Amino acid sequence: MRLIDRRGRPAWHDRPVATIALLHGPNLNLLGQREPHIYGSATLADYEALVAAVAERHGHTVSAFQTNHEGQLVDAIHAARGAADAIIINPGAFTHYAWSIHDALAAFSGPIIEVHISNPNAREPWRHTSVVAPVATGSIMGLGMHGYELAVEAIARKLAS
Ligand code: CA2
Repeated sequence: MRLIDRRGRPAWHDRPVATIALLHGPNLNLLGQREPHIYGSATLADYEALVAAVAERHGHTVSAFQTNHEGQLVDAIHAARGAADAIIINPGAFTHYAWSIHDALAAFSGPIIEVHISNPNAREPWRHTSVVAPVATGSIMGLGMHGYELAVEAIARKLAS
């Protein structure tokens, strides 16, 4: 269903534009270059472009960042405070042990969606724990690029409610 306001514009028109911080952790800069049997052939730039396109459909903007360094990811989460309305984060392997990422996310007040391309629960046992999940609004895993699309949809709906 397409929501139209009384002036015939999409319903999000009257809502302020929201900024979604799209954050990626270590090794995700290698997407599309190795391990296509696990992570597919799409590159990080493809993921960022998809999220920006879906966000734009809802009238929102995206600020994307990837780092291989835990402290830089903590800094990016801190920077999102006051600068972004929501976070989509794939923390890579930090997911499984980086309590600094947990603590930084706990200090963010908007919706947080944790996304994984693969399904960590169907892989090695050490991937079955997420220290991020307890502070995320929701977690989406195993759906590849579609998971990112769903993450934007979830955030758009949360921000509209
Ligand atoms: O499935 C996911 O999105 C993960 O967050 C990806 C992480 C992994 O440690 C998590 O358990 C699940 C790993 C990212 C490594 O990405 C690569 C991509 C291409 C080539 C090599 C590594």
